[in-house]
Amino acid sequence: TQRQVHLNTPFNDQKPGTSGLRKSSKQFEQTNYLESFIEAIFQTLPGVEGGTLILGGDGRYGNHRAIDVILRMGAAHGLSRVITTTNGILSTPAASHLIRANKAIGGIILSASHNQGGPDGDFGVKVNGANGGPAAESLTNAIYACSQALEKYSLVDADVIPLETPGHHAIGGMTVDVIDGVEDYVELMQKLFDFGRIKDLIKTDFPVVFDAMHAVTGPYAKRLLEGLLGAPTGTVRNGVPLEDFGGGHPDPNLTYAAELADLLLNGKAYSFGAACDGDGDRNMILGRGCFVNPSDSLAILAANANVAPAYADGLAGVARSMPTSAAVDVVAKQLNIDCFETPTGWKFFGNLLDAGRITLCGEESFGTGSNHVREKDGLWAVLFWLQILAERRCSVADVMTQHWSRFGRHYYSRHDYEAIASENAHGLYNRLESMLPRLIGQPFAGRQVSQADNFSYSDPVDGSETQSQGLRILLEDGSRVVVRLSGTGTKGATLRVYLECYEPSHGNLNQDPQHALADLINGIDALAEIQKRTGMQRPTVIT
Ligand code: VG1
Ligand code: CO
Repeated sequence: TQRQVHLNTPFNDQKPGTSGLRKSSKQFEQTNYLESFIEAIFQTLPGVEGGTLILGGDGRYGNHRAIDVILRMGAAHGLSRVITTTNGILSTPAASHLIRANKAIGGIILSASHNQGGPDGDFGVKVNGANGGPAAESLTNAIYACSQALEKYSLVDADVIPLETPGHHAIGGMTVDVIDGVEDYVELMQKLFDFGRIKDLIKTDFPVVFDAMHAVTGPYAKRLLEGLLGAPTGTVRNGVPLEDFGGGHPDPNLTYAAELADLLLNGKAYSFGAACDGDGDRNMILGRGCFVNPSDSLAILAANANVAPAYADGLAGVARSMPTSAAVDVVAKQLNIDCFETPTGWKFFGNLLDAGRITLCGEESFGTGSNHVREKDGLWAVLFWLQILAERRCSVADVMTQHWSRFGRHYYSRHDYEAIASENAHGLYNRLESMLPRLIGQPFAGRQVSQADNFSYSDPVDGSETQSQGLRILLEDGSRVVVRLSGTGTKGATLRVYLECYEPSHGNLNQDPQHALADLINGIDALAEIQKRTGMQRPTVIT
């Protein structure tokens, strides 16, 4: 039976950020809170009546309840079919693939990505469109507007659909297919890469280790690495998805994947290590004694793309988010292909991918991907790296050094100041923004400022404009500092400071990035009064 529930007052805080609506689990547990946002999605997303929807999540606390609510609301809104997965486990890139493969109207992915999970952690709802990618700003703005004016939502009463095993069910006239969420994705990977060659590499003296961080990639990585690629059992660590990610922070970087980092940076047992985040779209790549900066990773994938069967014919173009280093720009120039600079967030790559203007794209925040789906893809990047190593038969460190000695090195680092009081963060940001026009032509960190602005983007495909995407201070020698406020945090504000300088191929390529960037780090602290205004002596996370 279908019924409607009236809301006393609409929620006014359901504005999606960089990647979906992210709030604490507690906020999502408020009466009608989740339902309100889902209603706004179903009223706004095109094609709901009679359409197919993909549904799943990273397995965090709240996943099962949300799937039940969305199924019953989807039936009330006339969806003809929902495809969900066993135990609701579905990585973000796998969801993107299922949307495309099933010609669905879109998908709902339940994840707060790398944010902590559990009753005291965060929950999130991401909406993807028919192309498999994150909803464009126009759609998320419309969803937000709808949520603010909502008076009621509709759902049907129905028994909970069992998700333990694959099966075929129905709620009223709506079909619910529970499928294995790993299979289709694994098949896609087999089409993109030469598994035989990677298998040969792993068979030789090239031990690999993968940390799933108790999040969604465990089952995927086990099937790929320990199954098809023949790596020994135990290669995948923390491979069972847990509702609270074992209490950890499923963010693949040197701070939160410290155990893995230690294995590779200080131990000798492994030649290659990797980790993914909560929902499987981010990746960190490590070699013996070496960490691959994500901006470099994108450049290296672009420069070596032809070793993978899927990209053997070359790349249409590449793109990176604005704060990502220009390492890939240099490769694009050499390959004589286009290189686009987009705002932060994967949704901005969608049009370029759909229009066939780019093949690879990435972000400094451990995100890399290609036109195979419309999300960044952690395990795809891991397989791509293994493909390159299988072809080149050298260490990760050698791949890096050879890359730099050919293209030069972009020293790069991001400093995050997390959970700052919101007024302090905005005060700092607004003050810096107001200073920018006067900086041009002035000295900064021993160089001269050539450009200083708030980044805006004009989409080359549909002409849409996006303003205020981060403060840039560009210096005459190509180095720069970017300052942004995060759009994914749930506690206070997070300030991100991105630092970059370029060393040509004949220069000093073996410095510690923090050292190479020291004058920029000091320069931006003095200018923006970071320590003083945040009250923090050092960043919370340095990558
Ligand atoms: C962060 C990253 C951004 C990424 C976004 C979503 O956003 O900086 O590059 O696209 O997270 O990634 P922000 O606004 O906090 O800087 V995920 O893996 O959290 O979906
Ligand atoms: Co993620």
